[in-house]
Formats: sequence, structure tokens, C-alpha cells
Amino acid sequence: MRIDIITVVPELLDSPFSHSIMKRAQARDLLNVFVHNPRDTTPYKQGQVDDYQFGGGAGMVMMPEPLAILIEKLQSERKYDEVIFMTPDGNLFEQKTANRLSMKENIIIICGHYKGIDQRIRDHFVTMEISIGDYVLSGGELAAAVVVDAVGRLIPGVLNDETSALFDSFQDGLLAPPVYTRPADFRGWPIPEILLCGDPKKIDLWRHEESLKRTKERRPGLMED
Ligand code: 6GU
Repeated sequence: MRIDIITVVPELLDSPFSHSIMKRAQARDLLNVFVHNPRDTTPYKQGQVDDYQFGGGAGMVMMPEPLAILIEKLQSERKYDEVIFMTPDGNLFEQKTANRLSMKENIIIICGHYKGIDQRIRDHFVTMEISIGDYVLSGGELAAAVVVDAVGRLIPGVLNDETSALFDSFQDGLLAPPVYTRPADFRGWPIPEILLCGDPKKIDLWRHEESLKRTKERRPGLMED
């Protein structure tokens, strides 16, 4: 899978894909992330990419031309399945969105900055608008990193134990159960005895019950879906 991210602050994305699972995914060529700065290709003087908004109001808006130039250049090189715009007024990003995106071949992700991007880019190039939650970030970059991570780890072959994503929180609509490692008694706090019983069926059942309990307590809304 190839992901092209468009941002005026590429430095914000230097680190998120350079470690751990995202690093391995790229080393294995299962995921390729490229970051593009519209400042480098803008037709305007001095790298201008934003301007005042028509109608007045505080805050700059990203101009359409520098974004269109970059998007069209990428689209002339390969076919993209989605052109995603990261924005707090987008559709809420959920595990099912990540699942769906992990099956795509090529996607473009546009990170908004300032007051946002010119609406005409959203109308004529963007195919999907994503928010990662009901709070406002200074720009779309950290949100894009969240999306790339959540999607990237689902690409077949990326995770070590391919079955492990199956047991993630949300993957079956429930939160994950608690986990324990050694020692079995830490400062007088023992692990649940059932985990030592050696019967995988009993343990699975216990884990499922703990998942249900946790979901009912913390996210009852998930149970209704
Ligand atoms: Cl995608 N962008 C920004 N700027 N803020 C957000 C967001 C995105 N999702 C939640 N808050």
C-alpha cells in the first residue's frame, strides 16, 4: 500500500512512521509513505500556499492551486483509491474505517492547516473526509499519523502474529480483556487464577466475559451497535 501525505509541516511526520511496526512495514515494502510539501511546488512567489479568506474573518486558508498541482501530479503517476482530507468536521474515524482503508492500494491524505483548505478542493478532489474525534488539533498531521498507523498495521504481513489484530479492542465490537505477564504474584497482587489452569477453552471464555464486562462498564454504546 502506498500513502502520499500532503502537508505544509512535513517535519511533524518525520518520526511517527520511523519506528516499531510502521518502520518494519516500510522495510518490508508492505507500506510506503511519502510526504509532500505544497510549498515546494506552489506557483506563487516565496512559497506562498495560503491567503486571506474571502468575506473576511480571522485565519488564513490554504489556496487551491498549490494543492491541485500536487494532487494532479500524483494522480498522473498512478491511480488513487481515495483522496482523504483530515478535518475535525469529517466522518469519525473508527476501526471499520481502518479495516476498509487497509484494503486499498494507493491513497492520498491532505492535512489541513490554518483555517482549513479552499472548499473547491474538497468539492472536486477529495473523496473522503476524516476526523479522529471531537476535539480540535492545530493541524491534520497528527490525525493523519493516527490513520496511517491504524491502517498500516492491518495490512497483511505487517503484524508479527497475523492473528493478533483479530483480538484488538473494537475488532469484534468489544474492548480487549485485561492481560498479565510474569511474575504471577507482583507485590502481593496475584493474576486471575484461571489464567494458570491450562485449559484454552476456559481461558477464552473468561477473556470473552472480561471483554463484555469492560465494554458494558466503559463503552455501553458499543454493545448496542
Ligand atoms: Cl482530522 N484535524 C484537526 N485539525 N483536528 C482534528 C481532527 C483532524 N480530528 C479531530 N480533531
